[in-house]
Amino acid sequence: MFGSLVSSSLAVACLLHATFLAPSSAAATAGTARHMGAVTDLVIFGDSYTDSCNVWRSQSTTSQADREKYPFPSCPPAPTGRADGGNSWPEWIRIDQGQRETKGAPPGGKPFKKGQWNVENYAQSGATCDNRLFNREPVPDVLQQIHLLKTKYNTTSPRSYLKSDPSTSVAAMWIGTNDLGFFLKNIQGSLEILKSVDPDRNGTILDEISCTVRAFNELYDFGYRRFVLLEAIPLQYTVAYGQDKGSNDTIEALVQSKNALEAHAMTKFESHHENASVEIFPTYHLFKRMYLHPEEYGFNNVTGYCYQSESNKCDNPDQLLWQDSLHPGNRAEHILAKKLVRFLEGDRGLHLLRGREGV
Ligand SMILES: *[C@@H]1O[C@H](CO)[C@@H](O)[C@H](O)[C@H]1NC(C)=O
Ligand SMILES: *[C@@H]1O[C@H](CO)[C@@H](O)[C@H](O)[C@H]1NC(C)=O
Ligand SMILES: *[C@@H]1O[C@H](CO)[C@@H](O)[C@H](O)[C@H]1NC(C)=O
Ligand SMILES: *[C@@H]1O[C@H](CO)[C@@H](O)[C@H](O)[C@H]1NC(C)=O
Ligand SMILES: CC(=O)N[C@H]1CO[C@H](CO)[C@@H](O)[C@@H]1O
Repeated sequence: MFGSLVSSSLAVACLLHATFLAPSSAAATAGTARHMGAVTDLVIFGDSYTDSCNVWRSQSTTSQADREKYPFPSCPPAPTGRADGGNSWPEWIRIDQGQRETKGAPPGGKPFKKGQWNVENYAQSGATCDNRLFNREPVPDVLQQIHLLKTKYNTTSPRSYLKSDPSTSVAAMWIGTNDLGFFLKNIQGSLEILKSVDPDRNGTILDEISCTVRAFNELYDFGYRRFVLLEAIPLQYTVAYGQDKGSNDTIEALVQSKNALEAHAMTKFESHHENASVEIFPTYHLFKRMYLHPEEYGFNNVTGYCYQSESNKCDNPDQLLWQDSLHPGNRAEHILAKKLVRFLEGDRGLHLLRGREGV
């Protein structure tokens, strides 16, 4: 399955020392939003944590004509094409706003009432930030996803500028879960990750960060001014990354390193781009809290996962944090959707992270 690209036994020879890693930014959960104000448009890039059916569509057996049509025919009913066992979080945003999947709508639906957001989801299951670092072709990486946005999924020549109002349009990105797995596989526990590029090694955390910055540069040039970056989650709590006792600290360090360096890079990005605002959604803290306080979110199982195979699934998916060895389950995604909306409306801090949002 796309997204489950990480071998379940990750052998890592030696542990990273945590000392050179800044702790995941507390600033992400504190402070107040700088750019509140209404949102009308949300465009989203990412991987299987976010994809609704983009990769499914490009791999499914529907006709070529259908596949090339944009706006698309609707996604198949969940869970087909989603990795969480139900609707993906961008769809939950739309559903919670009373929108319906309409034929001909872009992935995510089409608003029909004031206050509903135009949500366009370009995330692709299995994606990495940059196929030149970690090649997942033909799955479009984030920069290719941006190209798909500009070209209406390759059906027009690239638009040069955003059509919607930049002050109410938000670009969101959640990428890195697959990339981090490749780091583990490639690096085998060496401390090389923070050194400069080694051409033989296809990618470092710093390359990864410069890829996300490049993506934001591209979106900025296109006209976006409001950005949301979702942190990598604590992958050490997933079975895929966490079960190898020798490697759990390493993935934890990699995740924290990515989040901290990226937060730093985004501050720099903001200061170099007039009117740009990058908000970092504290996905790390949210999932850590779900793991450590499952009862608060209505979970009773955060160590196992629901989906073993098509014929072997749990009976109570809503009580499990994880859908499979790598992917959050549907309720976790729904809670994330609710909190991200509150975040974009200006909520911050523990107050935001706490609680199941009535889900
Ligand atoms: C879009 O077009 C590019 C070439 O411009 C091609 O490489 C890519 O595979 C196409 N992607 C999709 C999803 O059709
Ligand atoms: C990592 O593994 C060690 C040793 O098995 C364990 O004590 C620790 O709780 C694990 N950490 C996490 C975050 O799972
Ligand atoms: C920044 O915002 C101001 C005020 O809205 C506007 O006049 C200016 O053109 C903007 N500049 C850029 C580069 O977005
Ligand atoms: C969690 O759920 C999985 C899948 O149903 C199950 O195998 C496991 O025993 C459960 N763990 C706990 C602690 O209940
Ligand atoms: C594109 C690129 O640089 N690929 C390299 C990735 O790393 C492998 C193994 O070191 C090389 O063989 C590739 O050429």
